[in-house]
Amino acid sequence: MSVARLFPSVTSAVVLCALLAGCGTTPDSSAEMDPYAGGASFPWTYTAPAGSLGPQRLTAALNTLSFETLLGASNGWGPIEPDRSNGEQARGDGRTLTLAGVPYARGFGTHAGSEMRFSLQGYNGARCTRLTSDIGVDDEVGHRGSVVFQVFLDGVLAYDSGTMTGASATRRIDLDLRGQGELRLVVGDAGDGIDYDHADWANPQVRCENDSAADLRYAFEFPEPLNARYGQQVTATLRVSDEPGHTSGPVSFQLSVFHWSSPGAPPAQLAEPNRVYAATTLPAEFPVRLNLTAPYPDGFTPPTGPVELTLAARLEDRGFFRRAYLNWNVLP
Ligand SMILES: [Ca+2]
Ligand SMILES: [Ca+2]
Repeated sequence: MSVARLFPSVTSAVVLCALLAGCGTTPDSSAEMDPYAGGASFPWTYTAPAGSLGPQRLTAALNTLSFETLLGASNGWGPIEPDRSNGEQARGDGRTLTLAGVPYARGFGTHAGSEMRFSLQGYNGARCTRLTSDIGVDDEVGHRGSVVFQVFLDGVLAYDSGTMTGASATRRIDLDLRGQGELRLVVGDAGDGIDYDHADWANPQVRCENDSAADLRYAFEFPEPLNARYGQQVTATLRVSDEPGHTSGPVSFQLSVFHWSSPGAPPAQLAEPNRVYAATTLPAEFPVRLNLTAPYPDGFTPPTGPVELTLAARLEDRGFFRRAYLNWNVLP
């Protein structure tokens, strides 16, 4: 069958779909004989069986989505085709996914209106951080078709391609997934009906990592108390280790003075406030240089007893902090 015959002009797809008893998941005989006269879509839907909503195989690596478990899906023209173009209404009748002459071994061939839902819950605690995918209208419809690709994260629109046609250059999605639980990939018809709307998610990959905030179990501590006077520059040794039973891997962080227990005292300052501390293996020890500033403000009497200085370790690119407590015995 020619593509043109299968995609007549669409003027009343929604009405026809409502009227056709066959707007289900399998073609009926009348549809085979008279393929979608009037431009009806051929809707297909899928819902994962109950109990399959647990962690996917999304591991701490690059995961290709066409290997992952769909939580649910719908498509405008037969089933969504894993690793093939949408083709026609039958399952498995697509071709190699191809965008602007470039073939893709992995991805999804879909047809507007289309939707796929994935859990972003990683396997064995892996935290998913980035989505990348090439997108475009498959070459199997030439320069025809007009679609909009959208990505929703936890129900919130995170990406919108605007209208893309078969003549559009391939685009690449690169989205931050941190903190998100559900990924929804949507293709719309760009408002002009679904004719030739063969939309490919080409090589869609989700990167996941083990070093999420939930899984990073670093311990930041100063094993030795500081014995120093005000006005000195001192070096304290910060020790970073994995909490027992955890392996968090390389560490990279910056420090700031968060708090100390002597209100009114002039703050201690980091001698190297912009320094990045990094180690590939743990435990690791870092010399931290501190300026214990003086002179004091008028009327301030330096404390003579122990002071607790709290340093905040901001882990690079992770957006969270760990605190390290340094006990300081103030020398007279
Ligand atoms: Ca097909
Ligand atoms: Ca369209």
